[in-house]
Amino acid sequence: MPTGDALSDAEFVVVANRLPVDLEKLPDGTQRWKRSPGGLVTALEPMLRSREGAWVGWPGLPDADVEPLVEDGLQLHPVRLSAQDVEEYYEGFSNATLWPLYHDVVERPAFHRHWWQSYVRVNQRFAEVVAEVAAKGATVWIQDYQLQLLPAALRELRPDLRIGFFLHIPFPPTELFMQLPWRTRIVEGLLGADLVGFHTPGGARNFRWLATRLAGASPGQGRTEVLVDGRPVKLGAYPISIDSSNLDRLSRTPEVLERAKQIRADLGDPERVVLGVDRLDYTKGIDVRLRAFEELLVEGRIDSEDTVMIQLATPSRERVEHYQKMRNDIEQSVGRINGEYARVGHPAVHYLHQALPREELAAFFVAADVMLVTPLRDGMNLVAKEYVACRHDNGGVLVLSEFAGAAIELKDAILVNPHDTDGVKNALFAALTLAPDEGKRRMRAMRRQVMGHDVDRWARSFLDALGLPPPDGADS
Ligand code: ADQ
Repeated sequence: MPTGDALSDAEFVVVANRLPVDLEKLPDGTQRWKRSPGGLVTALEPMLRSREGAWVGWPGLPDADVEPLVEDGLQLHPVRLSAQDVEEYYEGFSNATLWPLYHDVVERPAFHRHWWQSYVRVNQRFAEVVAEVAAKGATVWIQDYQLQLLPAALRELRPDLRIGFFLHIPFPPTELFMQLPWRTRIVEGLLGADLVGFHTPGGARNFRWLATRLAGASPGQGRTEVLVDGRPVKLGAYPISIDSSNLDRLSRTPEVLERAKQIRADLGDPERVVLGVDRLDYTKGIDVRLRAFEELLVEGRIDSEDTVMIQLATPSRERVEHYQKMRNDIEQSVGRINGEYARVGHPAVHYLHQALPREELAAFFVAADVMLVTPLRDGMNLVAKEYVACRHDNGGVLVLSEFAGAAIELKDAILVNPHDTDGVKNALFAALTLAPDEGKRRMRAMRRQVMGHDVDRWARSFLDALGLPPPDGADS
């Protein structure tokens, strides 16, 4: 991979906490890059390639000194984080302060001044790297809660840039946000952007109120703009989506269909398969759905001989305390349910603490009769949309939390309040016994939404609002 001075002068720069490749340390001490293809990279790739694009982010290992590189025609600019930065800026302020605060305080956020100082320092470092990389007048798109000070820090260094910011997690109710000791600095940081995007209109509304209260912003044109020292800042809702047609295509391949059959056979060909797929996170309500499933077994409304549950959970943030406790609790629940309701070779709940390849995940979606998505709070929740995209047969029933951003678009799911155990239990039972015609009608309606609103459309609408014209040769 070429590295060095030929890089920079990028017309379009994406900035995220992580690069779209991970630096890995091998047992012999050497390092290598591993691609980590997410939806965001796929959506932004055409745009990045057609305009000398660059991506700025942390390579994923502490204390790694790596040069900028070009990977498949895309410039990658690593930002160095020390072990202490990872502990204080990333695991601390981002994941143990902001994450719980923005998710309705479902766990108690920790407020530590030294974490905040580290957050300020690292955001400033990102600003310096982006300021070096971006061409004059370039467009910069900043992603997510780890980088909320970056818009203003960058504007300070490079007032010529066009700056967009998108928040992937919920923006909290104003009363909760007001708990944050550094609330004004965060709002001012975000207002450095020309456009601040959220998943939902509620998030934009909350932020607008705080911008006027805390940062002296005044009303601009209509409800989608505020003025900061006379400079317009647009605010809006841009619900993210998935690479719908590729997932639809993948789920129709003979390999995936065959694998889905095999999964059901391996489970002992039960009548009903219930599935949960999440990053292992306390916001996802994995405990909520285990409880609902367990109570249905206890009450004898379902039988583990013909109804089985699978929970797939990607390991996540394993060094943060809340996550260690939650993992123990979930594994204990699975153990308890199986202790009561499994027999040898036939568990009631199958639990895999593993990240699975795309094809395998698609096969699980195809195999599942009921998909349980029960977060206590979620910015969007892509799993719900992925399940819908994989159900080209219009089969399967989605049970979805009202508190996931996705609930605004997927109104034909069976919507539940995850705090109401009886409600979730009854919704799960209703899903298991739903008349097939009604199930198909609901799935058809949800597929229209998901197939018609993919991640390309999301990126395009955000960048249109930011004023970046489509790449040469694009048809939109
Ligand atoms: P996340 O909190 O990570 O994202 P989500 O939107 O559900 O949540 O995306 C998770 C992704 O991980 C999905 O693409 C899913 O397929 C994948 N995944 C989960 N378990 C897996 C497993 N065991 N193996 C392999 N892959 C697995 C944050 C916000 C969300 C928001 C997204 C995008 O918290 O609310 O929807 O960003 O903005």
